[in-house]
Amino acid sequence: MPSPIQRISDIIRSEDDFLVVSHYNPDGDAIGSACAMGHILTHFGKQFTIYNPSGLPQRYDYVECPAPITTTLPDTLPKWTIVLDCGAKERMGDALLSRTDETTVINIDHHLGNGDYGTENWVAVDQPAVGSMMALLAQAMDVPIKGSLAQCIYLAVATDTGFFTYGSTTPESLELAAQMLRDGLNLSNINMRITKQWSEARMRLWTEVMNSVELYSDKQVAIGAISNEMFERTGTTSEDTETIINFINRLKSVRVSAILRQEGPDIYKFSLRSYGDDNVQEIATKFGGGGHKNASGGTIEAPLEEAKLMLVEIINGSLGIS
Ligand SMILES: [Mn+2]
Repeated sequence: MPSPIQRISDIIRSEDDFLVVSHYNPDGDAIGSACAMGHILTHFGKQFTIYNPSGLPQRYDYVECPAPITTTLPDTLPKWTIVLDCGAKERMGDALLSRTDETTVINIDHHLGNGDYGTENWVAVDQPAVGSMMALLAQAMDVPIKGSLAQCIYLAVATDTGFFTYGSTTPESLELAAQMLRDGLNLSNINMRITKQWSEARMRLWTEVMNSVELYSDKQVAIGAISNEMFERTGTTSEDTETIINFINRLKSVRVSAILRQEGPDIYKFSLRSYGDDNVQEIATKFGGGGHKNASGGTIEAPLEEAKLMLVEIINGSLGIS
């Protein structure tokens, strides 16, 4: 039986008209891999539409997309729909999910527990990004990884690996970056484009969140909190809180860091970060949440101070802190 990458290569070569989709609230991997797929399809002269229910966030406005990213589905879906970076099928959005019987889903992803919901499935949990899978596909199909395609793949892989710092970073992903650099990728320019995206409002919010951080358990646990009032006052949204927890987790004494973000009057979404053997997935599971060993999240229904103490108690128990 041919490998998934061979089967998908064959479909791309022999078929035409594709819908390319990535998850709503797209991150760098979702945008980068969708546009990379578009560039590969363009290379073979194929017709395609790139769709995302949330559209292209402004912070990716520099990305050289091979086609506009549409937020509306065509009346008639193409025969093939390529779904990228959607760890669960719900991530493609309700509008498309309710119509998947009108098309054939090719599911390309790197999340654990994907569930193989496609007709064709290429799920590679050892890949750091779907962007690196797009590089493998391009290589398999003899598409040169240069120019706009390299830019999209770099965006995807760099953002999903925290600029090649997370444990998910592979030797192959570093070699891919090296090869793209050799082939003309302007590394300082693309990194500037990816990171130099802050609004003043976001900086004001971050200042408040950093100030909110409290330390518990002999400074081994750090918890910051974000209220709806803070969003309103600074003119920000939950999108502006992305990655802030990684900075709180830089505190040297801290083993587990947490952010509580208000969702309703007494409802808080929490994120947890840790390092090495400290397992925060277990902690999130106790609140009905989930995630990975060093990055997890969930929801707590309680007033803020109570929610913090509930978290600290479970974290202490789980880490053996008395
Ligand atoms: Mn991803």
